[in-house]
Amino acid sequence: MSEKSMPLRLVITTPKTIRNRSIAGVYLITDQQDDLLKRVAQALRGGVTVLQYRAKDKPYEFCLEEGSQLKQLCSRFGSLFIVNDDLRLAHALDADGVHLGQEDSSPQQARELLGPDKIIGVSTHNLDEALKAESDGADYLGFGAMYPTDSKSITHMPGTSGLAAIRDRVKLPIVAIGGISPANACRVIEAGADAVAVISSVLAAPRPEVAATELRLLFNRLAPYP
Ligand code: 3NM
Repeated sequence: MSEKSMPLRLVITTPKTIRNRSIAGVYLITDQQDDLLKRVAQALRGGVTVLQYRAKDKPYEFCLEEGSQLKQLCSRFGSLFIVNDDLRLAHALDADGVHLGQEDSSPQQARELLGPDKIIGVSTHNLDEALKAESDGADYLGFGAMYPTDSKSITHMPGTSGLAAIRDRVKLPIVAIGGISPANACRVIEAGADAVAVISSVLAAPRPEVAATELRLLFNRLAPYP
């Protein structure tokens, strides 16, 4: 059969499959710096695939403005834009998704408000929480902490051995978090992380673009087929 006479083959993928695949690589979380937009833009240039807007204790109106500027930056670089915790803000900004902690709204509540196409991530620290998030309809799991960190006071540190132990028990993409830098990300990726979530090792680096690039290159080398 010539190529011309071949029937058209329709490949139907659900948005969720596409989105699940997108949660891979370098996942950057914002901090509270004055020059945040500039530093995030540099990091996006280095190859950040997902940006999470985490604005603790800032007024809602401020977050609407800052969040919308960050979202525009993400669309310029083709990166996903996720809002931390705040369902109302995620909805108002029409973010690509929301990331929920164990104390926040449930994935079901998020799904109800945001609809079927949005990405819902849940922070988890052990197998029970991971399995629960999966059965509650999360699209990806945060899992940490991998290492000690100054960016958040942590109560659990499963580390890379904890990550390796849950890797084959869950189907969802796992975003490892906590104290990850280009110097130790190799071990985290080898333990099974689909993405590494970072704050300080990129945003507080002398050159965020370089730090993000170093992390991206580790994924290219160690996990080339996300
Ligand atoms: N969540 P850094 S650790 C926001 O373990 C957050 O759930 C964590 O920042 C968890 O990359 C953490 O600077 C902070 O260590 C990550």
